[in-house]
Amino acid sequence: MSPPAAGSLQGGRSSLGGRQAEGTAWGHTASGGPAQRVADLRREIDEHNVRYYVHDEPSVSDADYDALMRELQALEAEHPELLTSDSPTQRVGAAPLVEFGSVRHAVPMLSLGNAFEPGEVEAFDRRVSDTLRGAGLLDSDARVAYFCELKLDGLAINLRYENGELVQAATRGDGQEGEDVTANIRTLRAIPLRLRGAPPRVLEVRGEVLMNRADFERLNQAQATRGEKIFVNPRNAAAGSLRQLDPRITANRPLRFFAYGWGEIRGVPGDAAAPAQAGDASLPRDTHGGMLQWLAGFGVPVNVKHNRQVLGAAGLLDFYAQVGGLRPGLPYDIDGVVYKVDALAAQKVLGFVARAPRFAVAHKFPAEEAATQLLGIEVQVGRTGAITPVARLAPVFVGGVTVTNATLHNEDEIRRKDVRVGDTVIVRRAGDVIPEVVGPVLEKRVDDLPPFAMPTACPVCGSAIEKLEDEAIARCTGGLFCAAQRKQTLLHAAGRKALDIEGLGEKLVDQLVDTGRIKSLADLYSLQAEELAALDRMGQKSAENLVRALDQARTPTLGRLLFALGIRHVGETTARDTARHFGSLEAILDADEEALLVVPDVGPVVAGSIRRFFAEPHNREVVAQLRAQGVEPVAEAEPQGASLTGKTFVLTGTMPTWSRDDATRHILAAGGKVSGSVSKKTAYVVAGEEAGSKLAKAQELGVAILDEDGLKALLGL
Ligand code: JCF
Repeated sequence: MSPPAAGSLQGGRSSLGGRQAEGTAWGHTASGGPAQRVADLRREIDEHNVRYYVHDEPSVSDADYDALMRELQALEAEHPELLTSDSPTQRVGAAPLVEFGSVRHAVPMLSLGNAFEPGEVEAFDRRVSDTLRGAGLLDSDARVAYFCELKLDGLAINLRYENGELVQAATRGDGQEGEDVTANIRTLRAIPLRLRGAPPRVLEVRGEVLMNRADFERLNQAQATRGEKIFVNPRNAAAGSLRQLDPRITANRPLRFFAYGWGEIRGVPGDAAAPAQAGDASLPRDTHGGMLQWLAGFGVPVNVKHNRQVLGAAGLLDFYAQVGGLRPGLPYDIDGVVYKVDALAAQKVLGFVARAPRFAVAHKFPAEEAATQLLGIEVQVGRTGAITPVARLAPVFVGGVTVTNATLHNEDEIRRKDVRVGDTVIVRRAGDVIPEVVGPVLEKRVDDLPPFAMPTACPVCGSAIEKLEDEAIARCTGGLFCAAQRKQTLLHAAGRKALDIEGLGEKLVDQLVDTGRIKSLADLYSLQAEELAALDRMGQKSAENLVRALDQARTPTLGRLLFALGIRHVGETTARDTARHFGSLEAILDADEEALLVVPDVGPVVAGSIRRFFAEPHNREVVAQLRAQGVEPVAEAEPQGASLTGKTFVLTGTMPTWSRDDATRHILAAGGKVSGSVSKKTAYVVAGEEAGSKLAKAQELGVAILDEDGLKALLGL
């Protein structure tokens, strides 16, 4: 999702439209006048901001939001006497700073102790429980109630409101003193310039400023287009954006904010005189969760969707595991979760050690990013000749494993990121995704490293490397003459989704191709146990197993065989659909483009690719050899029809290979229905990357959740 100004049309009815329809749109009515209209507009704009940033439910299109802003600007220009500093038009107005002033925090900004292992969390709970029992605040057999939240990977900020108005914003700094970033913070629409309701005389709100991953990617793309600085991660981008001396730059950066706590509070309504601090009886609520709800009531964004109250160490570890599962689908980075004793009276008893509270702990996920040395850049040749630069790294522990290689994607990426051999680089490994080099740490570059130059000849076969104008990928032009492409073709054919030849791994393929024993897919079927057993790392037993696996692979389904051939643009699904349509390899071999285009989902690109593949005498020869080796494909099974009759699906997030249209088409074809919202009647939610509120809703309602593979399995694909 993007903020209202970022260019995408959000759903929801425009209240501006509504007003115009009533015929009182411009507010110059007997009861109103410009002052009334200005007040209405401000209220309405603030309301849209709250809906968007606090409730995550956009209620107006960008265009309508902009129209409201323009109307307000015009009225304020016409009636300068109506202008106030908390007007939404005044978010950007301050002149660029020369430097940031410093701010002494009225109440120190704490950090958090860390835990990495379940044992450390259990020890934390034990210490807390013992102390609270000793103080008579916990029954002997009771468990401590904890408030749990996501640990957002952003920057901590203190917002100071006096009489409801934002008067100062400061970074955490060293916890005692931070930088005055008021002018920049005022540009964040997530942060109210004026609190709603009846806030106390002084209210300091503390929370994290962050950037969503999608916004970060978009920002980096725009930066690259303008030839400006690329940020290594969303946190870095958020920090860089807040530390701009020119607030007009910050204003154009998509920053968000969630509150996690408070600082000084004075003059709570109903207790006007007393200063209030954490644990004081004069605070308006007696739990941490209650306090955050109270803050949310003033229009401050609180991450309510993911906050939970749990009991005891088991509850904490359960929350940790749940969030670990949600993490890849969250729109922003988190580096762990935070547990706080919920009862404020108990927090006060527990107190502090050094600069961290004893009543809270951050339970960290394994870091997804780490810095290491870039030792070299080599290029790998893929099945289709695609050349991928690979970073050789000094070993580094990241994402729970030790990484020594990481992808650099392609030449343009290396240039864009300006990564050079010898640099200290940031390496990222998120979940099971292939590790990648995010970018160099420029401050650590020792002078004069030469930029990377792509080789012009294939390092494996010496053929020319070619890069087409409109393609990002450079390719070796050697085709199957290139040993690297041959090896990759064989490994692809042996893969689980193709011929599924267990035991035919990289080491073996290397030997078979390097010795010239195997030149094509068909040669594989001539392998004998004795010769295999004589190879490196092979015993009699594994040789026999492989020969048995090869034998089984003589009768693959036609779709698997077609997929195994490695025709460009022909994935698993296309291969299967084509196989079902034609029924035999002969028919496919002889099909012209027109005939191929009849297959569902086969367009001109795929049809052309299949046609060209089988027009190549060499490829027809391979097919003939396969037949000579006794390979006999069997007919593709028909899909089990109508198995999903009456079942309603909801799709959310981005799937790895299917678009939503793909998934919808398959579900409908199998008799299912697709709906836009999750309810108890939903049979399945299919959740991809960045799945948001619909996934959460499904979990809440206990609706079954599938990923793309799960959906395919359900469809019998
Ligand atoms: O989300 C965070 N990064 C976060 C940081 C959340 C919290 O509840 C925090 C924090 C830093 C200090 N609480 C404290 C006391």
